Amino acid sequence: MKIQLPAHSPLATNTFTYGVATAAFQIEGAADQRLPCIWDTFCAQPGTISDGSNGLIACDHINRWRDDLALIEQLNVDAYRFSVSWPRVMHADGSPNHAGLNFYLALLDALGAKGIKAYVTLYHWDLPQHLEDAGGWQNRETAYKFQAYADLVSRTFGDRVHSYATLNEPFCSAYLGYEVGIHAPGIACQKAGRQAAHHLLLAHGLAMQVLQKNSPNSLNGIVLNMSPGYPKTQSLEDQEAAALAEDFLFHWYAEPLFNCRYPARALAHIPADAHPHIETGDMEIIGQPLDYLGLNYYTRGVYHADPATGFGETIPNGAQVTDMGWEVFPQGLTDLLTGLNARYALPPVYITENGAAMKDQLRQGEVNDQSRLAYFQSHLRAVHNAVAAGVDVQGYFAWSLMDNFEWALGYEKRFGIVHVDYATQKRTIKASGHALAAFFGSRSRD
Ligand code: GCO
Repeated sequence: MKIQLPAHSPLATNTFTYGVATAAFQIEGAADQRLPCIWDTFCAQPGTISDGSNGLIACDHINRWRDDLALIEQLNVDAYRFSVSWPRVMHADGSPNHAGLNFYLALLDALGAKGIKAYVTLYHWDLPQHLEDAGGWQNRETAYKFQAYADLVSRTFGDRVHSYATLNEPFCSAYLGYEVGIHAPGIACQKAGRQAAHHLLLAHGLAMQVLQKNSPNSLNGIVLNMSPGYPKTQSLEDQEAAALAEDFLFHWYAEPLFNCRYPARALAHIPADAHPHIETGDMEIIGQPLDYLGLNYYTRGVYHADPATGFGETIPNGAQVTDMGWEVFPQGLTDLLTGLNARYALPPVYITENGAAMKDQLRQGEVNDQSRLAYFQSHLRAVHNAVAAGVDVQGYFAWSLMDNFEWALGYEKRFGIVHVDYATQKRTIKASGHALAAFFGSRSRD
């Protein structure tokens, strides 16, 4: 199967940016060359990671990055999205770790030499453990520490970076990490989750200030994950449940960025004693203009009213699901984009992650992952449809370059367009990777 889009589509030209994405903790390894982070601590607690694994070696990318870069080049991408490991580049006293910074400088220079644009995420969940010991994202001070880290990185990287994202998916850091506790640091408390979310958003705003000063020519923004909510039935109760779920889970992070406030429906749902403490001026810092919005899309949510919790989620009967159990629903990406465009005054949008975990099989040196390939085809088409409907989408990144540490699910779930044999660290481009590479390479100049 080949990936195809209408010839007239902006997505079929070189003006549209295509890339692959990774994150530091999921691929780097070489944990002994950096400070411990909250994910090291979390992985060391029994029962947190489904296969009992950790990020100590991961894809050994720190040692194999030149080979990985050669793979990236073979995929014909315009851009590579990766994250910087805060505990690798800063000592606990805030001074620079030059060995860590030099790793990223070498990577950036090599990307530059190949003409591949660097999309740099500053925070993909690997908070230094010493900051968690001081309260982590529940502590307002962490937002200012993040600003200092963003300042160090952006001064060091100079003009090598095409785009910065302050945070990747604050929903996951705050909600999964502090509110329900299935991600590091494993705290399950609503007040903690909502306060962590506020401090993460404040950290984003403070970091935007230094990025716009130190790196005014890069595209500076943030990456949110969102799953649009659909009612299970057309009853008013289910429609209200779907709207509440969206506000409570996702617009909690978007509404402050674009309208300088938390969504009223979600605030009304959360008991007053779990509301975040907000200081004067915070919402204006959070809501400053973005050069772009990054969106990570995987699936939708189907919700029904639940008197106890407000909303419950179900997978529709007969739905096609990925190895994560997530419904394959490309229309959700079109609906998400058009819905956000109607609700907010959006800057240009990049799909910074989209992809699927599937049960892959390596046979005679090949992975024939037709279901993942079909997923990419249908979701690229969904982006095309959103652009045709007037949404300004300028880029798309496949998650992920290669199989890697899938957080609480360890190495059991494979999202890569490149297969990784963890015993040997051998990389094999899957059929989906070959198809994307052919499509990226076939675009017309425009
Ligand atoms: C994400 C993460 C990735 C995950 C992916 C699949 O931003 O959620 O960036 O780290 O691996 O989403 O769950």
